[in-house]
Amino acid sequence: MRCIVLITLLVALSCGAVVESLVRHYSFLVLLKNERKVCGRKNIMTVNGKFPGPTLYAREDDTVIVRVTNRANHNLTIHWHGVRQLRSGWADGPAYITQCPIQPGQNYVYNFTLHSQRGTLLWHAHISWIRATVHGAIVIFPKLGVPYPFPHPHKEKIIILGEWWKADVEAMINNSTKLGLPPNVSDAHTINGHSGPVPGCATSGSFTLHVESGKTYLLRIINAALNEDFFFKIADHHFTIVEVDASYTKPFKTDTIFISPGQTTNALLTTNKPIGKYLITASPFMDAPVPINNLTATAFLRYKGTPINPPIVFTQIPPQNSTLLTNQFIDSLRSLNSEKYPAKVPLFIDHTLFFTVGVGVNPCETCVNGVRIVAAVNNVTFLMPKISLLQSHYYKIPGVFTEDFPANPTFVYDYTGKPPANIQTSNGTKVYRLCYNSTVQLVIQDTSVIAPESHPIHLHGFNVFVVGKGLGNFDPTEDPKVFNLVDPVERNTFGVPNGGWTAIRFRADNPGIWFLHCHLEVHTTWGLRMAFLVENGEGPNESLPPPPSDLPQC
Ligand SMILES: *[C@@H]1O[C@H](CO)[C@@H](O)[C@H](O)[C@H]1NC(C)=O
Ligand SMILES: *[C@@H]1O[C@H](CO)[C@@H](O)[C@H](O)[C@H]1NC(C)=O
Ligand SMILES: *[C@@H]1O[C@H](CO)[C@@H](O)[C@H](O)[C@H]1NC(C)=O
Ligand SMILES: *[C@@H]1O[C@H](CO)[C@@H](O)[C@H](O)[C@H]1NC(C)=O
Ligand SMILES: *[C@@H]1O[C@H](CO)[C@@H](O)[C@H](O)[C@H]1NC(C)=O
Ligand SMILES: *[C@@H]1O[C@H](CO)[C@@H](O)[C@H](O)[C@H]1NC(C)=O
Ligand SMILES: *[C@@H]1O[C@H](CO)[C@@H](O)[C@H](O)[C@H]1NC(C)=O
Ligand SMILES: *[C@@H]1O[C@H](CO)[C@@H](O)[C@H](O)[C@H]1NC(C)=O
Ligand SMILES: *[C@@H]1O[C@H](CO)[C@@H](O)[C@H](O)[C@H]1NC(C)=O
Ligand SMILES: *[C@@H]1O[C@H](CO)[C@@H](O)[C@H](O)[C@H]1NC(C)=O
Ligand SMILES: *[C@@H]1O[C@H](CO)[C@@H](O)[C@H](O)[C@H]1NC(C)=O
Ligand SMILES: [Cu+2]
Repeated sequence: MRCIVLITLLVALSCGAVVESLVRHYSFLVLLKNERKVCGRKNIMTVNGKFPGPTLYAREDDTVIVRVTNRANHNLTIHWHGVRQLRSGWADGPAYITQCPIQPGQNYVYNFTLHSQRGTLLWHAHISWIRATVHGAIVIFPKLGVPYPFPHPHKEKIIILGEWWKADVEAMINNSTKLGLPPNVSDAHTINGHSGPVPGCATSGSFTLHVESGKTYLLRIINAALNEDFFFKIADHHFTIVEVDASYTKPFKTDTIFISPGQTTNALLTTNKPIGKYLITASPFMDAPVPINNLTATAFLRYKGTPINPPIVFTQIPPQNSTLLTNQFIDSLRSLNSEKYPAKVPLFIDHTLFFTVGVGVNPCETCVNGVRIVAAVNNVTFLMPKISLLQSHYYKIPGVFTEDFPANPTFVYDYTGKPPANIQTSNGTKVYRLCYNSTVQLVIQDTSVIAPESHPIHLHGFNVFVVGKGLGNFDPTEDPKVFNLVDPVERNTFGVPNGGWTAIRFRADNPGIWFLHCHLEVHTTWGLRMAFLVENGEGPNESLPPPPSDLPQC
């Protein structure tokens, strides 16, 4: 039997049986806050006045109810990044995809249940660039009494990596869009809201991770940055990776964690080094000729008993362009694939899809150079609709989207060779329709238009198995022969390598409209995004329920 406990009321109702799952209530008040941890800008948008925002704690099978009240001056939505949202698409959150924005002064209650997931995820605003300051951790514990499939840690610590602009981020991205110019890169990187020293910037210092000697800690690491992949290191210490994107992995040891925007990594840290103060670094990765903020965020690991003003143990920051290190990390990731946590990789495929991703340049009369940089999937720059796709799908409102998103590029060329002379893109609000419970293999191919570049691609509503990746153009006859269909890593945000491709598989068992996009906010803004429409199956258990009564209207 199910017993419902409202933790906000601190009522522990005993049903006379084991408490199976809870309903956990949270209240998110979105407001402007004077925040001085990092330099420049004073008023930032926050949740409950916190930066980073509050952590959502829950257990597998719990229902989470978050009442979001918008007391800020901007339209807003919140996305529960990586939460499967099985038949709860109305709670997913991407603006104009599954809902209209919560306008200033309005509220919306997000209501979802955590099915078959445990580990770390994140929540963040999903409209414009507001997630720069509106984000936080989601911690999903295993069901009551179920242990972790790794040694139980002494303590758990959340580490959120972020990105900070001195200027108002919304004003900056408005300007950039109007002028057709790339947005300014950020001014600092942050670890739990603190940047460490930044040239020309008076900051409030560094985050310190306090530990005791001879213990094992579980670090829940989240990349909440908008546009930056990070290398994460702690001087002289190793990590054992045990989970990514709320899916357990085969444990492996590394001294450098590679993490892209939207990804999460759980790592065990054993404090077996001499008592002291050790540097922690989050340094950016970029292997393409693309401007980034090249500053390293710093923090400290401090053992209990460390004397005042100790010498700091430093670490070597990986070269910014070290593709080799990113591959070493990514290639070590494997699903745990145990009896209890099997990797259910689809072996028979119903939909075989091939999408190119990259940038392009379109004419723009009002832009400074007469052109605008755009980005596209299969040469379609996705245009945001004025009414959410899920509402228009559910209520059958015509004229909002079309269903002609191409399964393959319409023009075949050497994607990673010399770019075509014409680098313009087409545009539209196009979705790709999938039958309920059908299986999908999707290969995403980077292109060399302007310059090849890596992309962290995020799929809403599903976990995907990353069955293969390679350099150059995907070969549909040879490459699938070496796909890993046994224990590929299972995640919601996966990298497509610079000048290469990545193959994923998933089962379309979740009816609704599901966004697929680059998690580099700059690329999403330029149009590197599309959506899947997954049909209902049979009966209410396989169908999208009606929307909640408080769903915001456009
Ligand atoms: C959450 O959704 C469930 C159905 O999925 C419903 O029974 C429940 O009343 C909802 N709770 C709130 C607070 O909206
Ligand atoms: C950005 O542009 C939007 C729409 O053009 C406008 O509503 C908003 O106020 C602008 N924001 C800032 C900070 O300039
Ligand atoms: C946006 O553009 C205006 C006018 O060009 C300028 O005054 C302002 O400083 C710019 N803001 C940012 C954040 O770039
Ligand atoms: C970038 O920053 C500079 C100065 O900090 C500002 O003048 C410019 O308007 C900004 N560009 C955009 C696109 O916001
Ligand atoms: C970092 O970027 C700045 C400004 O773009 C540049 O002047 C500097 O040389 C770069 N530093 C490194 C170490 O690449
Ligand atoms: C990385 O950058 C360094 C310094 O800028 C350069 O010497 C080196 O060739 C680059 N390595 C790769 C693999 O591109
Ligand atoms: C993309 O679409 C544009 C506009 O229709 C077209 O001119 C261009 O040739 C297409 N490019 C590719 C690579 O398909
Ligand atoms: C979409 O494509 C049309 C036709 O090429 C073009 O006129 C229009 O400017 C494009 N819209 C955007 C927002 O890129
Ligand atoms: C989905 O398909 C698989 C494989 O054919 C089947 O085992 C499973 O029961 C189906 N699930 C639903 C909900 O129909
Ligand atoms: C729907 O799911 C519930 C709970 O999993 C189950 O009890 C019920 O029999 C299912 N109904 C149908 C029509 O399959
Ligand atoms: C806020 O959202 C509403 C509903 O979609 C829209 O009409 C309005 O223009 C948006 N406001 C701004 C400032 O973008
Ligand atoms: Cu991208």
